Amino acid sequence: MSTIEQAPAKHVGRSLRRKEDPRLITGRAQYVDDITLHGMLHMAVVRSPEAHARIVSIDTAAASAMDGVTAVFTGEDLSDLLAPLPMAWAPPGVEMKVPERWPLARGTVNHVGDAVAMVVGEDKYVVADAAQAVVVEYEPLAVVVDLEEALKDEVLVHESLGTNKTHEWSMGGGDVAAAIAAADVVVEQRIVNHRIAGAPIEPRGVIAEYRSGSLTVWSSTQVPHLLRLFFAVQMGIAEDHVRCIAPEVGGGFGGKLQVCAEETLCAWASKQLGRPVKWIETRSENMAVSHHGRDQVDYVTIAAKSDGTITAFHANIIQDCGAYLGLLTPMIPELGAFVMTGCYKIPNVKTDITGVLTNKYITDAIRGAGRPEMTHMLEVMIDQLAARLEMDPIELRRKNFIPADEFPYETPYGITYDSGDYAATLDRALEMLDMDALRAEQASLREQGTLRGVGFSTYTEICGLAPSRAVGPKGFGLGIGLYESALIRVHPTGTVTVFTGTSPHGQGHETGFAQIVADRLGTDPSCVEVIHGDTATGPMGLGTYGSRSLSVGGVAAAHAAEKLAEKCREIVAFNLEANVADIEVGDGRFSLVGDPDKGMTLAEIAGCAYIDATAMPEGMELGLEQSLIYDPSNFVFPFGAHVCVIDIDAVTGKAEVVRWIAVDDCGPAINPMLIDGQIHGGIVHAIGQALFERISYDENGQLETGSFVSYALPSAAELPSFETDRTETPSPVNSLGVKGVGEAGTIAASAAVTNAVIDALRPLGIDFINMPLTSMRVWEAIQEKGGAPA
Ligand code: MCN
Repeated sequence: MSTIEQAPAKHVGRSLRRKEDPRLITGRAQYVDDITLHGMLHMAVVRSPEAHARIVSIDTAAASAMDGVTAVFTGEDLSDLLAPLPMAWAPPGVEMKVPERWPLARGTVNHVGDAVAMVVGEDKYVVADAAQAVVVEYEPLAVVVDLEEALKDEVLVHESLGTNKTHEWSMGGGDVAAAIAAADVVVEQRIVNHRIAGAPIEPRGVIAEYRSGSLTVWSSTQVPHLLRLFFAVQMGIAEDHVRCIAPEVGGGFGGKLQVCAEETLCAWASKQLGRPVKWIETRSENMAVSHHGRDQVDYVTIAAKSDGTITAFHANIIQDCGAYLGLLTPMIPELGAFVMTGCYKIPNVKTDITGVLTNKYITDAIRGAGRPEMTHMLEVMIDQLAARLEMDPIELRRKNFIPADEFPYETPYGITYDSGDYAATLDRALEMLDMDALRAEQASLREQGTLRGVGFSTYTEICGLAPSRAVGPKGFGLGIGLYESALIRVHPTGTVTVFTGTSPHGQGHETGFAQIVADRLGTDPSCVEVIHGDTATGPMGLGTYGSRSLSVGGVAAAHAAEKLAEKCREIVAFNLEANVADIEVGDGRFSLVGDPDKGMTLAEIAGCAYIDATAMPEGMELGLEQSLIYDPSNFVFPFGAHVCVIDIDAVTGKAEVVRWIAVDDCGPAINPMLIDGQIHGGIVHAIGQALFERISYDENGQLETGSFVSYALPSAAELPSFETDRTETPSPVNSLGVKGVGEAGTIAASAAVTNAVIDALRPLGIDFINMPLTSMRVWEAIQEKGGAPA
């Protein structure tokens, strides 16, 4: 019997307002920069203005002499560090070229913003000024910025590696070459998935305090436990003497899933100087040296029979890693390759990936991490194929969907999709859209100079990152297996604390997890506090990313609560002199089946467990506390259908999203409002990439988009209200039936925008444009075809 049946849901499924919001919207939340410690020093980083250069000399004398400066350190000073910054992916059988990456450069700088020295002093203004006074002499080296140029190895980013190619990796099934040779139709396309920023509201920030042999670090991170593990290794401090705390974190979008140079710099400097050290990233630093995402060039081929049956899909991906490899850099496209067939039954598939180094900052996981790129290329190619076949793209999708009755479905490359009903989400989206009316509007708008387009994206993704055996060292090659932990403590008065190893930074776990636990313990979510982001409170956890928190961490909390509920039932049965099997939880208490007046509240049960041992069954351990680690058997595979309706001004090229329909399926909703919030944010992220955002470097490796003046984030004014709905197809993988949703909108949406823009422009003879579909790019495409229609 599933857990859902055992514990009748009361709070689960409700759009409860977020418990965390009052403190966030009244300014009561505590972010890293709100913390001041006694005797705290401040740190600023001296960064390279050169994209590639040998460091000839560093003169710190003037900076050191400035009032209020405590110390200036360079890479040589940090020679006692036991390990460089980590890269955590080593798949068995894949040869990786990994350039060493130290928190302060040793000998050369390899991208603009590379850290060369740090200045520590009494206040943040002093150290900012002193950083300017550090004189670094550079001998410039040749720069390579374009990833395809870099592959030629004519300019090497790291001379010592002898190549810019970091690795090659392939995955697939069937016989792609034979299927392409035998196909009726073959469509090829070069698709550029350009570099973007994570752009959280709160840039990164760190405070480190080394005192009496123990290190405490407050960091705006998504992974406090991983950080602790790393500090233990890098600084040689016993893990139990390291505590990492992620206080309130103002968004991460993957950008804080990293072990950062500045975290080490603060910790190391605190140990040297015996005082706490703080560093708060500026927005310009955030744009330059918080990792970027995407940045790959994809050579894609799709093959089909003339009736629209897709027979093969091949992607040759070149990934721009930047100048070094971050925590997960080379793994990102591989994660996308796990869902290279998307929603479709494609018997022959292959993804070939090549990682390449350039003189730019590192790329790594940004919301979706590989899956937006994979979905983008597949969904754009579906529309390209439909056009070639002169077939309705909706019908082409439908024809190739994996049917609902074929789940669990094993892909040709050995991944098992858990559950799905792709046609159901598409049907619902079409119902909401009214395609006939839309096509009629499209025709009349065209006469008025507005080019309207409609674009679809039907996606499935892989998330719920775990299970340990699949992703760990002997599986997919991560340095550590992924599982999640929960510790639940019912206090003597019946209030509940849940400690989770997940580390939310905007997702609303305090609310959703409280709903799950409250239902299982017969209490109200307001009586359940969820504590996260502190390695000193709960068991080892792996953090929040990969839309894993609910389907791994939330399920851990559910299981721990169920174990506690079992103990509660035994205590109640003992006190009512009833059978355990006759005690049920519901309506705020544990009571006798068929006689709800006879029962006990959680507070009364806790009273037995902590206060009156005679009210406990003989031999039962006192207290009400349960710790648990959950390691699922498989990933989970959410899916959905997104529709973008876009209007393009034929004269200016400006594209405006006028309607967005999203029907997503992430299993049974714990809290529909949380899901909507995640979907909204996810879609905006992808619309941003598709229409506006782009991290750009010039040919000398200078960052051209170093602030929000030049990096265009969309605001509410550029966006329509989203029309969302859900279907609920439970996953058989976990007892809640849930799947992830935190990245779904981002994974789905960029292809829908691109397909809509191409749909609008196709009558002008334009059949493909790469993102970002800025007014300039669209205008140029229209000009190439003779300008706006009269
Ligand atoms: N949820 C639910 N019912 C479901 C599925 C999910 O109520 N059936 C809720 C969960 O309880 C949780 C939220 O939806 O509150 C997201 O859950 P999940 O999909 O498990 O994703 P994570 O919590 O692991 O969040 C990670 C994901 C990622 S990878 C990025 S990047 C991201 C994102 O979430 N960054 C975010 N959402 C973000 N939201 C904010 N505000 N800020 C970020 O930086």
